[in-house]
Amino acid sequence: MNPKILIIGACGQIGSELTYKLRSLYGDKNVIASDISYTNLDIVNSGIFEIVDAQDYESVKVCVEKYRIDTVYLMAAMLSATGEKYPMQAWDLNMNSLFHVLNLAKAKFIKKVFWPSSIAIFGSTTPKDNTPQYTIVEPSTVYGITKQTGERWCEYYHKKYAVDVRSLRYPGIISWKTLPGGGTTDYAVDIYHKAVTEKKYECFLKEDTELPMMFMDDAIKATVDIMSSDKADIKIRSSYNLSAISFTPKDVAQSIKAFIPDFEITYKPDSRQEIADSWPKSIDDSQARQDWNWKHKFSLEDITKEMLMQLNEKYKES
Ligand code: VAH
Repeated sequence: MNPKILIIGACGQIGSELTYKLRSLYGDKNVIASDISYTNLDIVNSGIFEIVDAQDYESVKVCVEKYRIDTVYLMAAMLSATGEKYPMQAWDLNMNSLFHVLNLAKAKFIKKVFWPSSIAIFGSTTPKDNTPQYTIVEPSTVYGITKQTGERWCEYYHKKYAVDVRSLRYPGIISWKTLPGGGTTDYAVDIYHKAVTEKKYECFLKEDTELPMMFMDDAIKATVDIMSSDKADIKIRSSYNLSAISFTPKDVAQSIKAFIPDFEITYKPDSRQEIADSWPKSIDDSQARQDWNWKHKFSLEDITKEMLMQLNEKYKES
């Protein structure tokens, strides 16, 4: 029996690609895409779409009841850089939306929840190399604080009310279908767009800023894998460390130059450098690999090849 899925934040970077993937797996009729506005017309026009305000409990509940939803992917959030500009709006959006979905699950309106956490929960006191699943967690961004707090609530609702909520600490995610959206790791998306359109890029992080990163296809696979695993295999109900590769802006520039020899990068660090410096360089995700057989596929070279090929096509058509 296919699940009846509601994706909240379906117009965003991960939400949009999750929508396409879940429709291909479970059928268009079983996947309802929703967002606060019509910001991604490809998503709005490619299947069932509803306007849902993730901060309004009734708005979510009406959609859940209308389509007899049993599974919710809550992908709406304000990311790290934007969250520093609008701290209280970031807290409200990221936390109110989570409470509404967890409370719908507690009240048995829905059976299963996916909620994304992030390596942003770690701070400058966290061991930076091969950061373990259990370690010091002192985030210094509003976004990281919301993700740390959200993890505590997910684990509480699971233990106290048997809510089947599952979560992944996403690293920086690279994709070509949507433009960068207010994240610190989004330099690793923007650089490819600028490489294709201008053959040059001014990076807002220092050249040696190493961060955990992942191609979108790997992130979507991990999300589908954890949600389709048996309950008994999900041993961590806060959020799983998730990892693929780590690289610096210099590494990306060099991988691009293999395809575009005259590509040039310059560096002009801004306020996002302080955010990036507070995050780990690499992540130990052995628990996810052990509990539900996670493994990544895309290397930096694979990512660069795919990104440049797809963006060349995209900009040729536009
Ligand atoms: C951000 N892309 O940069 C997000 C991500 C690990 C970072 O959560 O805010």
